[in-house]
Amino acid sequence: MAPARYFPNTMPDYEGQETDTQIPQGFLSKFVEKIVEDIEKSLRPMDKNGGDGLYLGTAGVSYMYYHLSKIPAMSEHKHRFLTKSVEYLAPALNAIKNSSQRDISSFILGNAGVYAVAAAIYQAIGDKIQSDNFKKMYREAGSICKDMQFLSCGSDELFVGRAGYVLGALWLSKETNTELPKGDIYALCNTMVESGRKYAHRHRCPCPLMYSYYQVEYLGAAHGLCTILQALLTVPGYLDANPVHAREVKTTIDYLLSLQDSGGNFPCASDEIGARSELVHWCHGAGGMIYLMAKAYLVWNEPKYLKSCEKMAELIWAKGLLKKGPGICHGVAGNGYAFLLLYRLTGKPKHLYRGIAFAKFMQTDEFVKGARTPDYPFSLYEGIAGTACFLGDLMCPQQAVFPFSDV
Ligand code: GSH
Repeated sequence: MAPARYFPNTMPDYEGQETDTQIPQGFLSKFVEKIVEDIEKSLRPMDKNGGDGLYLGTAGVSYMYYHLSKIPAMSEHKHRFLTKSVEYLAPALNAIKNSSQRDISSFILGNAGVYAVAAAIYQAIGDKIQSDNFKKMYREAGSICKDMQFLSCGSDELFVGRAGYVLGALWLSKETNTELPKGDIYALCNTMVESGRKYAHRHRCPCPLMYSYYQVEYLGAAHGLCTILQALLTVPGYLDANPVHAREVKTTIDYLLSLQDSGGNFPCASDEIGARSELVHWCHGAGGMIYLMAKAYLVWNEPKYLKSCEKMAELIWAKGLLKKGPGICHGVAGNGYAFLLLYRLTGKPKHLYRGIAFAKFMQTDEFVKGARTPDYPFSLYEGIAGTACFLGDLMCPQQAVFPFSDV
C-alpha cells in the first residue's frame, strides 16, 4: 500500500474550553522569528534566486515580509520587515527584465505578481512615484491577456492566466486603496466566460463553463475551474451586471458541488471524476475548493455551500497534516488557512482552535523529522515563507487571507 500522504491526526479536537481558543501569541511570534532567521541565513536576496515569480522566487519572500509588516501583534518590527521586503524584491525585479511576452500578465509565476507586490511595498514605504509606476505596469500588463487564447497551454487559470491577473488586480486595488479599473477587469471577465463557454461547448461538457490547462480539465484551485469561478464571483458588481453570466457561473458551481465525494473531497480534474481523490491540498482538492464554496455561500446565502465547506473542514482536520511539508500550496499551512476562512465565515471557535492546532503540529518532532523538505524550502508557496504568513494571520484571524486568492 502507498504510504499515507498525511500524518494521522491524533490531536484532541475542540471541546469548548475557552483556553482552547486563546491565541498563543508568544508561540506564534517566536515561530515566525525562527522562520525569518532561517530564511535570512539560507536564502540571500541574490539575482540567482530572483526568478520563478511569487511561487518560488524571492518575490514571494518579499511578499511574506510585507504581509508580516501588517500584523498588529508584530508592529514593533514593521520597519525591519518592510526594509527586508524591499531587499528581497530587488532580485525579482532584475529577473523579470529578461522575461518573455507570455510572462508579463502572469500573476503567480510571472511579472504581474511582482509588479503588484512592488506597488504595494513602495506605497507602504511612502515612495509614491515607484508605486504608481508599478501600478501602471500592472495595468498595462492586462492588455496582454485580452486575446482569448493568448497562451497555448490555457489562458484562464490562476498561475499564468486571466483568473490570476484579475484576482491580482483586486488584491492590488484593496491593498493600495486605489480604484479597480472596472472597464478593463469586466472585459477580461467577459473573455473568461466566453472562453469557458466555447471550451465546454466544443468538448460537450456537462456544465456551461469549462477550461483546460496543458490539456487537463483541472477542477481545483491551482490551475482549475475553481479559481476561475472564484475570480468571476469576486469582481464587485460583475455578476449583477451580467445575469446570463451569473446563471452560467452558478450552474457550473452547482455542478462542481455535485462532485464532492462522501468524504468531502473533490476530484483534481474531470478525468478523475468517480475515482476517490487522495489530494487534500490547497492546489488540488478540498483545501482550495473551500474558498469557492465559501464565496458562493456569501453571494447566494444557500446553506448547501456552507455544508460543503463544513464537510471539507472535517476532511482537512482528519487528513490535512500533509507529509509534503509546511507550505501553503500542498502543505500543512495551506490546509490550516481553510480553518481561518471558516472561522471568519462562521465565527465558530472550533475553527480557530483547529488552525492553532495545525500551527502547533508543525513544531512537533513527528512533523519536523517526518515531513519532506520542499524543493524550494524558503519559498512562498512550497516553503516556509507561506508558513510564516499563516502563523502571522493566526495572530489576527479576522484579517487573515490566503495570499492573493481570498480577496
Ligand atoms: N515540488 C514540490 C515540493 O517540493 O513541494 C512537490 C510537487 C507537488 O506536490 N505538486 C502538487 C501536487 O499535488 C501540485 S502543485 N502533486 C501531485 C501529487 O501529490 O500527487
